[in-house]
Amino acid sequence: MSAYRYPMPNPSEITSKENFLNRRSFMAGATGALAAPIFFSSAAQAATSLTTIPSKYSTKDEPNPLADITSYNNFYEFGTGKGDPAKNAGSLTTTPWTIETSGLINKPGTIDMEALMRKYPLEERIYRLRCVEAWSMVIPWVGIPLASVLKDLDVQGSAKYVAFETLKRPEEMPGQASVFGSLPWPYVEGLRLDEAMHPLTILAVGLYGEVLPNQNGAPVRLIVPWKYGFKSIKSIVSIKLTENEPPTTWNKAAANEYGFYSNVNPEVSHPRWSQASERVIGAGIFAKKRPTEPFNGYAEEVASLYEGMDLRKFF
Ligand SMILES: Nc1nc2c(c(=O)[nH]1)N[C@H]1C(S)=C(S)[C@@H](COP(=O)(O)O)O[C@H]1N2
Ligand SMILES: [Mo]
Repeated sequence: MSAYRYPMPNPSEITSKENFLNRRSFMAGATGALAAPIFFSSAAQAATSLTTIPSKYSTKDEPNPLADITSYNNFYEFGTGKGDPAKNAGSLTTTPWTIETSGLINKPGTIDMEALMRKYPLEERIYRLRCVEAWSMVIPWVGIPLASVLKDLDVQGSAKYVAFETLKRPEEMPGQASVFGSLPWPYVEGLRLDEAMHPLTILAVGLYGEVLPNQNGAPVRLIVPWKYGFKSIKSIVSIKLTENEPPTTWNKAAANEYGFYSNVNPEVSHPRWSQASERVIGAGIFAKKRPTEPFNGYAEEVASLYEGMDLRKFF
């Protein structure tokens, strides 16, 4: 376990959390007209408020402060240290941004990010992010159900998987330019089509009611709350529907440690450590660990997707 000290939120971040909580209680009291027009600025790095609707899929857990969420990250394109993405990801240009859509769909093409954010209502979904390194955080994401986007691509009957790719741009991503290659680039991930279509799966475009900070995967990243964090691929530029199971970065890097499914499972250990409990980021390094829940607490919603499968074999 590293001796990393978790930073305390600074006053401006505390304010932003208060605003967030006020907005939540305001919206909980609102009855109609929730889908207000969505405002999205093309100013690249400046935090920009988003108009969101609350989601019934949120957990009741208290979210971590913004300072935790934006300072303790995994984003190897910007370095392998937890503080590296916050330090280095400012260099990434996130506007304009397009996602290429291809493969087994009737409407291939490109999705423009600004158009995407205007087209669909943005939901605020509070999900726990559970990293395979046995820590977790609760994060108020802003996102769009991936199923809505896939439906509009008109997926063909033969498609069984969805393959995702992160931007490859070594000029702006120092981890990709390094001669000490940490991972094969671009970062790639995949889901089975039924996992991708599940209502819990979202494309996140913001957190705490603001556009996504670069270190969290701006401008668009995947969130699959019942799987380990590495499935939640950041800064997506390609979505492809395929018939065969697509390759995934961590599986390519260490197949015995990281499988395709990667469902949160306290009963299947990582070869080098237990997955039965997790350290809650922000709780302090001496705090008691939290017992890990099967499927990260979403067993009721998603266990049926894996009926009849040996989850020790398909880890
Ligand atoms: N492109 C890309 N996506 C990525 C990663 C990465 O290194 N590159 N790291 C993954 C891992 S291991 C985790 S735990 C989450 C972390 O998301 P967060 O920094 O927003 O907490 O992002 C995932 N998505
Ligand atoms: Mo992770």
